[in-house]
Amino acid sequence: MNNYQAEDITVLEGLEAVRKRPGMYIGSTSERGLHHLVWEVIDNSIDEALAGYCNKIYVNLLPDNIVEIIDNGRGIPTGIHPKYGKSALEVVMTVLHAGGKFENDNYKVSGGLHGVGASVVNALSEWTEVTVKRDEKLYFQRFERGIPCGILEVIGVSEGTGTAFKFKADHEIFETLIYSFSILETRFKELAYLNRGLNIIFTDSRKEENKVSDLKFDGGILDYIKEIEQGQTPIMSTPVFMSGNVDNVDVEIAMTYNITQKETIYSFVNNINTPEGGTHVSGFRTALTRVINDVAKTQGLLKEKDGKLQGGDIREGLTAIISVKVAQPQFEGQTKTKLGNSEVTGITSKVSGDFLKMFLEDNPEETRKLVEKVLNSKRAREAAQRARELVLRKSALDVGSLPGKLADCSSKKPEECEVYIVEGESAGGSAKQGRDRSFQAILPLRGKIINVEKSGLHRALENTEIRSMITAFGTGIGDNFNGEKLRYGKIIIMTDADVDGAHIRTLILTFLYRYMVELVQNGNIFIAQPPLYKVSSGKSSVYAYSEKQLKEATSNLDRENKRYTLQRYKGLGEMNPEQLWSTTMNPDSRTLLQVSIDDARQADLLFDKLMGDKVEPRREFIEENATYVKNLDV
Ligand code: 0RA
Repeated sequence: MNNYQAEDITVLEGLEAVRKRPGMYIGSTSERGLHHLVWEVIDNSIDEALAGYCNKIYVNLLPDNIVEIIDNGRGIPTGIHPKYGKSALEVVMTVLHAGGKFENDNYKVSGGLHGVGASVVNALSEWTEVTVKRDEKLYFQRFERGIPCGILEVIGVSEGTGTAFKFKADHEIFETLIYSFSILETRFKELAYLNRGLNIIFTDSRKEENKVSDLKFDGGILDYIKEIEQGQTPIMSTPVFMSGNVDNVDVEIAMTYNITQKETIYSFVNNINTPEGGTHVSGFRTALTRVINDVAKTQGLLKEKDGKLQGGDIREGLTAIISVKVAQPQFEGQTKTKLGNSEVTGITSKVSGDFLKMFLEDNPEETRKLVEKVLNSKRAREAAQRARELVLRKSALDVGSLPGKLADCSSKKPEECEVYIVEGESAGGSAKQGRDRSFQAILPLRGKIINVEKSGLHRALENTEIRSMITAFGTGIGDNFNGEKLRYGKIIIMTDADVDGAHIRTLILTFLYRYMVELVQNGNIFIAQPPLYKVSSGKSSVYAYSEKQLKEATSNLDRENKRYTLQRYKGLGEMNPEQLWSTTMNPDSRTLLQVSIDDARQADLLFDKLMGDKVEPRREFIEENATYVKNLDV
């Protein structure tokens, strides 16, 4: 066996390994994994953009679940690779972790699931076709389930350079082949923001009418921050942008302040979101605290009695986007989304510190507004602290005293216990009678709970319904949250199937998201699904949980010419305890929706928009989405 044949066997074994355990390479074979294929391909094009050779990327969603990604980069090299005795393109497409680039490239993405490359996409596709423009020639090669259908061929002449990568994901591998326009568009938009000037043209031509999203932001992350802050009232007259490159670490930061109490930092390393933060984020935070203190002092804005300004107060109302590019990123943390490279702390701190010092010295009016805001935050925090201690003491917000309305379960093992948060006293009554009291607790809420997005912590804590939830769950909230004290593994929101019910559910979710986000992240929050209709015919009856099920149930009866009656449930209160148990609460027959935050940043923005104090963004959202609403009851 000569060397080339030996390499061929290695290649086949590699492709086989990917097809046998796709999850190891792309996370899963669900919708998420399917989209991962697109991320892998576009990452290669983005790498060309980062290296300065590419400024346009077309992504086309074609009929029959085919995706095409075309860039004007250098084109995948086509020469014969000495080790493998075949074209470099074929090597890139078939050898695992050949990664694409053979030389030590600038900021290659690595860590997590990113950067597994073209060969994985190829192995998991029914077919892949690569067309390359290079050296005035047009090259082409096709693969089926990773295996070349022929060698790389010259099929014509070309002008310019670039790569076109077209693939159809393999239905033998993936649970779904349907791409989501909005998932793709959201990421492409983010990539366009993060790579200033890069033009991504995304076209969905699966249906007759094309949808096109032409994305290009000459302001980069400064444009990004303007979009995020659209609905907010700013404190600074305009967002600022700072950047620098030290020891081949590239730093870009955009920041501004608004009048809320929230700190919002989006951070990225090599275009990958780092929700857990890391050294780039802490470098920036340190610099911000240091410089604001220094400048406030030298400009005489701090009195002796004010002491030192604390980081937490300084970051209230801060919105920042931090994007760094690092040659060898080290990812740490629970979800491998925290940057670990220690050298980045000092570099980020220096780049942002130098800029901020100059900016604040040159703009005394901005500095004055900022320091005033920080001092206000400090005072508000101290006042809230006092108020909270008072409320806490008054209501004994500890686990010792459970709310009176709570009908607790007898089990004390959180993992088997669940609590139903029920809208209204009458539904609460039915739920109490219908439940299995060994493991199901019922907490009825009276009327609407307060909107914490508008009220702030202090007023929220004065709200009886909120206090009941906090004491029932046992975890405490905010900074004092302790997940280990959670008394119920499942927290189930059960509201009426009407607009009011949806509103109450949203208010509860807003509270949970803002003050107990870990419960959402850990999958403790569920939404009960009560039936919408009962279809009765003679002695038998069935429940319908959706319009679709209703149609199925009635069309069967219609076909058989049977008489039936239809009951529409407007509220939980219309069901008797047995019905509530069997349709909605019995673990053997009920359906629960688990609440998850797939994209925390999106969720955050949406909560801002829908529950915050500005009306205009909410109106826009409603106008854009009104056509999707089907079941508005009147
Ligand atoms: C290997 C080496 C070079 C570029 C690429 C791969 C490359 C890969 C992809 C995948 C999609 N688009 C791409 N564009 C380029 C460097 C080429 C050179 O040095 O000329």
